[in-house]
Amino acid sequence: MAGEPQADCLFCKIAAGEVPATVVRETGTTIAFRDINPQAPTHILVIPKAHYENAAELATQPQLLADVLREAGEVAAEDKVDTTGYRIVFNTGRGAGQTVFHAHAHVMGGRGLQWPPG
Ligand code: DGP
Repeated sequence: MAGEPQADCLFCKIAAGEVPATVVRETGTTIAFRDINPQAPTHILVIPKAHYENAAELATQPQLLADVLREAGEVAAEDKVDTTGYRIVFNTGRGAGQTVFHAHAHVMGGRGLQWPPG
């Protein structure tokens, strides 16, 4: 059920501290950690601690979505990519590359980013 921990969810386990991650920021509602397979010098994932499958489902909780976006900006500033520019990406659905079905914002920067993305 949306908002409830899922036993088989990797990011629920990271949020609960059951799977290790390189955590860069944490709030009461969110946690941000470095991507295990970085695609840019800065590649941080910001997740809500509560389980929502994707960005659209997360958007049913506007305050929580705002928390995630605010934290995306904070980690970008802490990694000093806010001045050069960074990208916030929510892959949504398998066809778009989503592999973990717990909403997460990719925060990517520190190199030139192509448009349109591949
Ligand atoms: P997506 O493909 O949009 O669902 O992004 C999932 C991201 O999660 C992908 O970039 C790799 C990352 N990832 C997968 N497993 C782990 C893990 O165990 N730890 C960390 N830190 N990142 C992971």
